[in-house]
Amino acid sequence: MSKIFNGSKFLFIPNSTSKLTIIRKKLAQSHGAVIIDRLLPNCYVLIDTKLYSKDSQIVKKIVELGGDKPDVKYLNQGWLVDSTQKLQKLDDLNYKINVTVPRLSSPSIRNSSPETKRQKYVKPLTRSEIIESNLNRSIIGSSNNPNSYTIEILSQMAEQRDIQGDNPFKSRAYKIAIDSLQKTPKYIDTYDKAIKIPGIGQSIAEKIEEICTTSNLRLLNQLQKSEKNQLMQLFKGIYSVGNTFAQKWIDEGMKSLEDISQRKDLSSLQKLGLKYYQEWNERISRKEATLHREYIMEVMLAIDPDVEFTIGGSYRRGSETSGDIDFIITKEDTGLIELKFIVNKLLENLKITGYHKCSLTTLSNKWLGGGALTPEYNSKLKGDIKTDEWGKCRRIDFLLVPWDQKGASFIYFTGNNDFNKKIRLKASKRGMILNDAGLFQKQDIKNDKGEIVDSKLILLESHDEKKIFEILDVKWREPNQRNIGSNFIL
Ligand code: DCP
Ligand code: MG
Repeated sequence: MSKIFNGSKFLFIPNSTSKLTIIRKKLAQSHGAVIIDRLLPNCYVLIDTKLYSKDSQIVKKIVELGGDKPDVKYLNQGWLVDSTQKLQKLDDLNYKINVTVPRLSSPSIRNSSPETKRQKYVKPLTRSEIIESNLNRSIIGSSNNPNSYTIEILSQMAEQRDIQGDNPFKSRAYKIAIDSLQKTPKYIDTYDKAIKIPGIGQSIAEKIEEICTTSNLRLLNQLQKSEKNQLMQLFKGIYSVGNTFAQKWIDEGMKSLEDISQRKDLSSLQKLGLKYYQEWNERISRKEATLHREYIMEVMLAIDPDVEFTIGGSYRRGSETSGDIDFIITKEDTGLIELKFIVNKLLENLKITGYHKCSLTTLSNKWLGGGALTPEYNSKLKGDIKTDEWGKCRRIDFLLVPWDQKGASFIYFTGNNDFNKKIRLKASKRGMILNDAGLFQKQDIKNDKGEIVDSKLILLESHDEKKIFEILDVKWREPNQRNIGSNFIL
């Protein structure tokens, strides 16, 4: 498991010994968090908003636990659960709880003068003062499904069943059980409760009890540690390699990347995936991604200064690191054909500057490949920019977007995947279709007898991102508020 919370300090509210709190603490620890019992500077306070739904309760508890400290984040526990599901420390904006808490200093400051003591000691507030001081708490969004931890473990089991490839029905059974649990508002922690839920059979009900009583699942641990799983993960790290190839190679006795590199039957994409294995499996810092944009825009200036380059994906959502750099390329009043012409020219010039390292896929509306900031260009262009990342090949996407489809494409290429799924679902519930080309109304075509014989799509909006939200009756969310988990309700 990756250590996404590496060293972060977590304080739980309630800080009780309830099963759920223990499970969540263990979950946090297993991802590298340090559990604390008093508020400390720079810590995360993770609040169960089901139990602590009132501002006054939260503020009282925080005061009891030492009062506010500098740089403390107050978050709904959904953030922990969703982050562990995604194996990524999610942006916390959607989970923030805005509480105003009085900052108390310790009354017993040794070796300090009486004046200093007086200055630093703040009288603890009375209950009514606490309630009064508590302003404007708002939960922007949360996804506090009581069974999230169980769901996460069962999802990992489903994945393991797919990987082991022994019996497709086993993986399906987990997926059905997960679906049922997602619809269950109650915390299911025993065999008896679980077996009553349609879609959950005996074996999975037993596992649910094991997860809830031990916060662990022995079978999952065994499967994850298995050599087969380790090799599957290793091979799937090669660009373009999925379960099928990884499985085939394992069946043929491959044990390492070295073994794979000896094969004579590798596709050109697999060869590139091996060549850049390390660089393409590293996250790219925000600073480096920004430099890539500046670099490309500089090269673009000589071709067409009016082309817009926006980095979409996780970068647009404000993430500190990204898996690849998704450039959304568009230009006022310009269609795909002209954009394609411009981007081809850009690629030629990027080859000349040494940035272009390889092409993976070229289609009419996209180019996927590898690009690196060249050290020579650094000295010529900016000279003084210090980064260790000059010269590393990164996964770059150029996504060509006709001006009239800008809004729909921005929604699509900003994500995250769960946000896209939820907003598309919202559209389909209204008889509409949302894709990267636009938001469309589905309209039935009927014959003389009133029977539906066909249907057509009427474009409602495609250029304006905000208007698409408006038509769908979805409150506007800035990109950094779109880092949601699968349990989030839009
Ligand atoms: N996207 C999607 N469905 C997919 C793949 C992508 O909706 N199956 C959209 C949402 C993504 C965006 O495209 O946010 C970019 O895809 P990436 O795979 O690059 O994902 P991110 O940029 O979000 O994450 P990363 O930092 O790993 O690149
Ligand atoms: Mg991306």
